[in-house]
Amino acid sequence: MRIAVCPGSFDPLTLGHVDVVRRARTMFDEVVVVVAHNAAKRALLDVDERVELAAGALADVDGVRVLATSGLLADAVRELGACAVVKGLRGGADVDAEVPMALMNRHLSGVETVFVLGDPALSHIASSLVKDVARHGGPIEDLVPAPVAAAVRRALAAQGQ
Ligand code: COD
Repeated sequence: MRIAVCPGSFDPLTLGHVDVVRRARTMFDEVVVVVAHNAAKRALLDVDERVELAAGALADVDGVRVLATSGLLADAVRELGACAVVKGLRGGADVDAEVPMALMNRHLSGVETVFVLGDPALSHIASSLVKDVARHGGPIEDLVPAPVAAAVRRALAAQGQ
């Protein structure tokens, strides 16, 4: 059984993330979506909600499960017995950000990272931009699954934004 881990902050999960997970599933028997902590980012949604939203958005994809880790991705990869990490690429900026992480994860766990080119029609979608558009009253319903859009709006309202 070949297991791959698809990690991210998923704050929030976007249609771009969903596309990458679906593509990863065509290459591996099981894909475990791991909601992890990015020390460079302050999250809008709490981890449990991100897990729940991702599980809901991917419920129709057989062989995908979602969990969270507060630790090193490399440890989660080892514990899950995964043979690869799968990351999505939108362009050169993603390559610059992802290559050091892939090399560090390989150093820590011996596991390779497989890069998947996402759907170009979704390459403008980034979680940070989704939040920015929502904060400024713009539409996000065609960027994220509907329950995610609702959760983002709820979280922003709770913060008075
Ligand atoms: N199309 C294609 N791919 C996309 C799209 C899109 N529209 N949007 C995002 N992606 C890809 C990104 O390129 C990325 O590969 C992945 O989806 C996840 O994106 P984000 O933004 O949700 O997640 P990140 O980049 O913040 O995730 C970083 C991690 C949380 C994975 C990282 O910080 C981590 O591993 N943290 C755990 C602690 C750890 O192990 N640290 C050491 C890391 S070497």
